[in-house]
Amino acid sequence: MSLRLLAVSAALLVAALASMSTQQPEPAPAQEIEVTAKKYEFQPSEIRVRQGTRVRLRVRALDRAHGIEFRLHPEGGPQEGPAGLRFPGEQKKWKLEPNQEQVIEFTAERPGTYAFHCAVFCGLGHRRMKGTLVVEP
Ligand SMILES: [Cu+2]
Repeated sequence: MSLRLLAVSAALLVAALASMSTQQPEPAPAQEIEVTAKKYEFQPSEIRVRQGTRVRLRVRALDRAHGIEFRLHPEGGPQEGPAGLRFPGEQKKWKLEPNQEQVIEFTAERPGTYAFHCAVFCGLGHRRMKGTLVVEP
């Protein structure tokens, strides 16, 4: 192999390695969704995300204290085994103080429809204050 060919090959190799290192997948930015809570509804009451998405909910109670609690397994399937929503630190329930934004992060691991509901008693309609999180494949 000539010295010139060797030099060209080496240059190509360096270029290839450089382009590989710049193609490292960066962690996808979280998808931010604003959610409000008031007697007796969450808005939006249906949240749709894609499977694999890192989600950051910014949740704010507008009128009084509420709460939000997520089911970790989708409706219509077994309610045990690996969770379909992965919350860091295993927390799945938050109190929502009035007009204080609560940031809730999770990864939507598995497709399905996940129920969430108000977790702080807030009045006569409390039990119907709920919503769904749909993880699309
Ligand atoms: Cu409530």
